[in-house]
Amino acid sequence: AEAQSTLVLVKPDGVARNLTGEVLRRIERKGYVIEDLRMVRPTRELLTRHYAEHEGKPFFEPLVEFMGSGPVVAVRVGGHGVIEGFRSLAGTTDPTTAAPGTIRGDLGRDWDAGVIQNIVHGSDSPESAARELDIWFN
Ligand code: YYY
Ligand code: MG
Repeated sequence: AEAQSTLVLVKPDGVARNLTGEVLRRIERKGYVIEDLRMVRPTRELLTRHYAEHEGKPFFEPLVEFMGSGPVVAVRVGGHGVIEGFRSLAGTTDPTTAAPGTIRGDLGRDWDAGVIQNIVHGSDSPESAARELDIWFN
């Protein structure tokens, strides 16, 4: 697979639960490289750009509210095939059913009747990665 970079976010629930190191440890243990990293309290404008594909969906408002509720750790992660590879490390969206062995499956659970709190974000395609890295690192 080709060399790529992806955007990983440790979401406010992951930061608040002191899971940043655990997430980074899993990324590094896999052999991926931390190329850049910053902690940010994202604005509503940034989050609206980041989650543009979900605007108008029922979970959009609670999602933006949750993502703006505390600091987020944004990471540029590099490696061959890392976009798909990190999605595989993260597991499926719902932590209740995400496979054990994955970040969401091992560390996540349902906490709330509304938004899904699932610890991490990972870009889902090369186009998304380029767009999202530009939003969070430029
Ligand atoms: O890429 P991924 O994070 O796995 O899921 P998306 O379908 O892109 O949704 C983004 C984000 O929105 C998800 O991580 C949790 C939240 N969400 C939700 O709260 N409720 C849903 N029904 C779907 C997604
Ligand atoms: Mg997504």
